[in-house]
Amino acid sequence: MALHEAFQAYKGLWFGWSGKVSAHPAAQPKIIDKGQVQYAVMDLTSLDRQEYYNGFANRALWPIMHYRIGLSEFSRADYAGYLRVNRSFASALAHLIQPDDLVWVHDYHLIPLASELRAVGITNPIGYFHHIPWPAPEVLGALPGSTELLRVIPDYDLVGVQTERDADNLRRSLVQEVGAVHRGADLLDVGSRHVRIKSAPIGIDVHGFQQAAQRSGSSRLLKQTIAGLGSRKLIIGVDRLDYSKGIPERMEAFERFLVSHPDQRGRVTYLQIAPTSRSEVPEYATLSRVVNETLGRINGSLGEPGWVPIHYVTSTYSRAVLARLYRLSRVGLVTPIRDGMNLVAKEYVAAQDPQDPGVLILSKFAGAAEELTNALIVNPNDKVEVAEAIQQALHMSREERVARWQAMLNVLWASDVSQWAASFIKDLAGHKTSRARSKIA
Ligand code: GDG
Repeated sequence: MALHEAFQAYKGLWFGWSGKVSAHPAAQPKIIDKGQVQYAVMDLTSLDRQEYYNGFANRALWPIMHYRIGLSEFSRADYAGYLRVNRSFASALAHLIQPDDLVWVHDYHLIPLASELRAVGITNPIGYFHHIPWPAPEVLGALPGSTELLRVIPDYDLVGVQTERDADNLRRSLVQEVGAVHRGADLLDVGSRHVRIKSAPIGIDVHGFQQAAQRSGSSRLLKQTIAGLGSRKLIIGVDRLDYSKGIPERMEAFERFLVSHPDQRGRVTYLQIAPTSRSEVPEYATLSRVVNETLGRINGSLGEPGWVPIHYVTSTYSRAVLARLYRLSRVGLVTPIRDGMNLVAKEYVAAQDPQDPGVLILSKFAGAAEELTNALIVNPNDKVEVAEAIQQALHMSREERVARWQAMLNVLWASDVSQWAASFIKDLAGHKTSRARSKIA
């Protein structure tokens, strides 16, 4: 994962859930040394996992943050579990924090962590990075408890979000719901607390993907894909199986493309890799059924002997295999309904052959669209528009493909994941002195 790579460069402590459930979790984390990074991990009870992780984080917050009010299932018990786990993480972590440490919290599972750390006396600079979208105030306001979540934001010194749009949404929510007052471009005052909200789009390991894409791979999927392609062009989609990613909608857009351009039947194959995720959350089981039905219907009605229009796999593949597949594909289809950033869009660009690059089709609702303006930008809800973008991509001249790809690669190099992390940490370190000063005053 991107973060692990970026943090290898720093001497530090990585704290979080072990991913395991136990009947009687230890109150203190288990410490594991790996190189210069120390890992401190804690187990949860199965009730914690249900209420905190599957419940409030993934059934209430995730859909709201992705603008899906109708899918958001709020329960007071889940919300209490979310606060309880954050409190117990804070009390365990507080013992491990040294006076000179910077604390960098990641993602929506841990929004109240700074507030809980402040409550037990931690005054170190604390930053937060929100990996998923921050919705408009009207959408967030639909979630019971959202004002409480906003009230704890100013316990951070620095908050990073993926796009300018997200930063604007968060600032507006703070002004409207908790009376924040602007003091400078991105600095807000909430009573005596100050918080900086900035857009800090996450990057990828550009060099790593370029290298991986050029190595020959040996996986079965890779071999069979290459053998089955012949002279056909490959279209690729890679997403966790999540309703935010727009997988059934994308399959239907591909169907539309084949219906509108019947000469293309048998000439293209669409490979969708969609590793199963959050299978304990009911909405994900429903999605899995919908995808299977859509897939079966399209392959059944449009497939021919010797040609299956959509290949669909739910296993996880190595980064090396993904990078090779990106490079083999003439089109990268990245059409989430909402996405904080979408790293696949960036990985697809990084992996391309400079002499003969593929074309990225990108949803206007992915954070990446703010940066990758040379992709073919589409509205994922408009199947005709996506279908015509596929047609345009498949017929684009090499000259235009190279020009678009080069412009996007330049954007990727301007802020790869290491620079992104270094820049956030440098900004956060700047708060050390300002907090110390405000304590003296
Ligand atoms: C969240 C936000 C934001 C996928 N299949 C396999 C595999 N992957 C890797 C991809 C990519 C990552 O998983 C997925 O990242 P995304 O950014 O596309 O999406 P989320 O998982 O939803 O991530 C998102 C991100 O956080 C970072 O801030 O961009 O908006 O939702 O790196 O390559 N990796 C391997 N095998 C697979 O089969 N190895």
